[in-house]
Amino acid sequence: MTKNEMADILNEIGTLLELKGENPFKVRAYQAGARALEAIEEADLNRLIASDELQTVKGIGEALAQKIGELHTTGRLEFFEKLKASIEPGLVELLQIPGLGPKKIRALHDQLGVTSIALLTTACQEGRVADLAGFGEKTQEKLLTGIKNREAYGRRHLWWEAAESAGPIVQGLRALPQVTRAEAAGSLRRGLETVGDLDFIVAATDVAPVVEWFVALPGIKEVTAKGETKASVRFESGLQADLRIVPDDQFVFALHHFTGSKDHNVQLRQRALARGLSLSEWGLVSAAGEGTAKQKAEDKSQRTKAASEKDLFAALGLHFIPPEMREGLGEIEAAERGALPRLIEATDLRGAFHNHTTASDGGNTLAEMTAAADALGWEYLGIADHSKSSFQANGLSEERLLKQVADIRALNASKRFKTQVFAGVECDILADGRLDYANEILTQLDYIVASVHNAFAQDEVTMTARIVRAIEHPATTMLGHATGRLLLRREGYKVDLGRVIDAAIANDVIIELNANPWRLDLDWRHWHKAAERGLMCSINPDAHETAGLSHVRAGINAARKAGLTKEQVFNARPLVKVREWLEGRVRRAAQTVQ
Ligand code: DGT
Ligand code: CA
Ligand code: CA
Ligand code: ZN
Repeated sequence: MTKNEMADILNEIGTLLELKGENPFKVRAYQAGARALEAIEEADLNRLIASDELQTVKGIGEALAQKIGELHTTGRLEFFEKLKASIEPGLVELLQIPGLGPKKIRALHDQLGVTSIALLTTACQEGRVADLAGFGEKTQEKLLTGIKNREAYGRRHLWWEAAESAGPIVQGLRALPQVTRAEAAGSLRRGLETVGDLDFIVAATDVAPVVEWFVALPGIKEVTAKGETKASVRFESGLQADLRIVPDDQFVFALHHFTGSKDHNVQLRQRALARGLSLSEWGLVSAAGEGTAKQKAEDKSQRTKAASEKDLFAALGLHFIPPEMREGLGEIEAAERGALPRLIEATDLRGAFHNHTTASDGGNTLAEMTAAADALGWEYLGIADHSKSSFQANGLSEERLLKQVADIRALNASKRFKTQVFAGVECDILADGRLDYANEILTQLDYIVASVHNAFAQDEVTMTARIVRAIEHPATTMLGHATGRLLLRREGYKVDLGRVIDAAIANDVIIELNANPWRLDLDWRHWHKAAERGLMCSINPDAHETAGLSHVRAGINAARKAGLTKEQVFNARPLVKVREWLEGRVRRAAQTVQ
């Protein structure tokens, strides 16, 4: 078990104890222990545990050291399991409602007998929540909205989580002796930020064993349909999956059809018809004469041959359209003109900006984050911890920030890693658009990501002016998560993105494509036009631990959906170019500010 997984468990224990109404000192001891654990280097932790010295670390007492030891050696903690079992699951579920923490849930439970989301809904509808001390009408309304959103969004899933479920299934299908080809299709293959269900397309010589294997997958809650060549299941996670099995020579047509999108399919079918052809999941056949498309496609002599999707598009006079672009948003016309962009690929990235460490709210130290970037082969890593106003995220005072800058300079000078580290900050955009530090601090950094973290409720005019003012600040290098949305959870704040993009272009400020799978903000739908007008994109993982660096993959999906090329993405540039550009910006800022 990694130290971050152990820290998560300590935090969860803190939350559960609070939910039970335990002594606040006990609760805080677990939270402090989690933070202390995160700040230790993994190697040091192993040594401390081996030599029985963990309790000498500040923030970790005797009892906590013993629990961490148990987790470390057995991967389990009896105390934690008993604690979980002692709490009603409905109470834990209430933590998912925005605005509800352990204290409020405790109050709802003790005073109104609320033990589930359903009971909370009734209590809100009857106005009983508003009457509680510390709640009020506004809170009650907010809770109802949160519950409603959760239901409405509950049916879709993050791309990242869907991809994690789909990966092993595709591998498993390919490993079956009856299977010649297998792919995940649908919105997952198109790299859409959220996925309704999984769609697997399989070519096989014998269908029955494949269906049987599929309906017996681990984690299935219910088999919702089972036929000769198809099946549908629902997993315990709520995710559903469709399987379709076809003969090998129909595979390409089925794969294309079930990749979609529906709009893309409709447009492509119209194009086929205009050429006297009929396109379907069965094949591409002549539209003239007797019989259904399916019947004709089953007659090999009538069907257009396609060994790959490239052949299918070519048969319709088109260049290959990458799955990410198949949204029916003009990609077919572009493919006809040979005007499809050469999309950025994951391997084009040379590094990434906007990453957190234990200095603010991250789970890994500067050295650990750099080691992870080094292992990915990245030429550079940009650190950007939170600024002082983000006290909820342990934002850095001037003194701590400058200490971190010195640490980064020393780490680079030590040549311990190949990866060069850029010293930055994720600087709060204050409610009036000022930045969170004075200029003489900001100009000591290599770059600044300016982000909104509070006063989300401002009206559109105020918010737009606020962000534009931050963009116009000479020290600002990038704008972080432009709308603050959290997919499936929270809408972005109201802001005139057209004006924000104009300001970024005019001031040579990069806008990030925040690659955290919950954010993917600025949304891909805005990027194509903006990048054509000269807006530079940076695919920023916003990693809060080493594993988060891999989230750039989700950002690549979004960038590809937007039709971005590597020339339009800042962190696809080599180290020398990036350094040159950033240094130019710092010089300019220093001059303007003086
Ligand atoms: P999702 O699952 O909601 O995230 O989105 P998709 O795109 O994966 O949609 P899904 O699973 O309902 O169907 C997979 C693909 O199958 C879809 O993208 C296009 C194709 N398809 C499904 N229904 C229709 C339809 O009624 N007409 C056409 N032309 N294509 C369809
Ligand atoms: Ca789907
Ligand atoms: Ca489906
Ligand atoms: Zn942020």
